[in-house]
Amino acid sequence: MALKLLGRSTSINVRKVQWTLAELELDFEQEETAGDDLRTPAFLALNPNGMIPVLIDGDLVLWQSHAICRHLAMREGRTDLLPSSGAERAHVEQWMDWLASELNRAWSYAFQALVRKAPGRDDPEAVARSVAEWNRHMRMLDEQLARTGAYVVGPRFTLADVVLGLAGYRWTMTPMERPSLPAVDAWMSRLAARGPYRKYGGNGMP
Ligand SMILES: N[C@@H](CCC(=O)N[C@@H](CS)C(=O)NCC(=O)O)C(=O)O
Repeated sequence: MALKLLGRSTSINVRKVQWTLAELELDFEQEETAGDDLRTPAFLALNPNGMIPVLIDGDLVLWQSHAICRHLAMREGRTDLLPSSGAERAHVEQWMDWLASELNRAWSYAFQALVRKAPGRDDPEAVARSVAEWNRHMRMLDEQLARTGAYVVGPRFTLADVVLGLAGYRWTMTPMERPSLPAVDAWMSRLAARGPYRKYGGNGMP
């Protein structure tokens, strides 16, 4: 049975899953679920949070983009993208969790204000604080990439690069002051060599 992905392609979290599916060369059907579709009883039965992405893999219904990416890599036995154990696995998960819990919190206000122009996100001081926090977190990523000299966790491309690659691209696409981060720039050029990144990551959408 074909894998089914629910969610609009403008969502950064949906794009993480699309990029992972493409790295794994898996065919999938997609429904561009958005807006009021997320509040229907049928959708809420799949994801009570009323959020995208949702993946349907046979009897398995899964939400949370990072859990979906990990499931797909494990399903295909791709221990290069998600090592089965040990320090490398722990570090892939650490950086994925760091994005979900720290980096996302840092950029949220600035991105909603500067790119989405969301109502109520128009306090210049809050924007400035969010930009400063976003840049501080990106400096941390830059230092890590300078240490590895290649990808987020080490010499190999992993799921940490997928999820953080989208965040890095969003950072470059948001109209704001940014420090020069040479290791981030070099890493993003490395990512740009990958077809799945060009299709779903650095594809013109912030
Ligand atoms: N932690 C969740 C966050 C999901 C999330 O925030 N999804 C957004 C789109 S990026 C959403 O569903 N927003 C509601 C909407 O689009 O109406 C994940 O990683 O899947």
